[in-house]
Amino acid sequence: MYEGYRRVMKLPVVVYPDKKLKEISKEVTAFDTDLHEFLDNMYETMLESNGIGLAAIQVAVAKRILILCIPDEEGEQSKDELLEIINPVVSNETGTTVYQEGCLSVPSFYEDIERHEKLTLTYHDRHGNEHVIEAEGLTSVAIQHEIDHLDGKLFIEKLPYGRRKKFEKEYKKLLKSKKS
Ligand code: Y12
Ligand code: CO
Repeated sequence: MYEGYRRVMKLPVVVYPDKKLKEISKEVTAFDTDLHEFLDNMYETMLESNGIGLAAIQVAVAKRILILCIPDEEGEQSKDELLEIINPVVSNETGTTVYQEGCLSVPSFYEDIERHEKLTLTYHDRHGNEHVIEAEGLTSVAIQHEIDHLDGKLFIEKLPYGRRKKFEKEYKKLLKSKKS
């Protein structure tokens, strides 16, 4: 078979309470074809799962990689808008905003979470080129959500005590119903 040919694959998503999601991801050092293939598989996984963002640890790879594809005003996602973000660093966070967040690793749960409204993001693309962007609104929120994954944190950890307790009870019920 032609060696350069590789099929893009949907990868299995790691789901809470899997301990893998607590791992701290490591910096990427090689911007090679293996990385490109992995990014293509992450995109396929996100799209097939109806997600707008995905961190590598959600597909069991502890590397500082995340992807985002924020829909336009009509709710349409375009690959032209895809951000492949490697080794991200956030600075100049300002303001606060509340969004209803969801996560492919915590299926069926959406919660209001407070985060910074605006930020500056420095990151590398798949070729190792550095970029600096200003982000606000949903893009800023999704960047913060995904970077938390790289640091082993989930959005449910930001819930106040009572809401977290309620979530745990309902989530357990949901997992049980999925098993039977
Ligand atoms: C606000 C909104 C989203 C983020 C981070 C990225 N999160 C997602 O992309 C979540 C996607 C998601 C998709 C689901 O699946 C379907 O709708 C079919 C879903 O529901 C189930 O799994 C049943 C939950 C989440 C940050 C901030
Ligand atoms: Co998530």
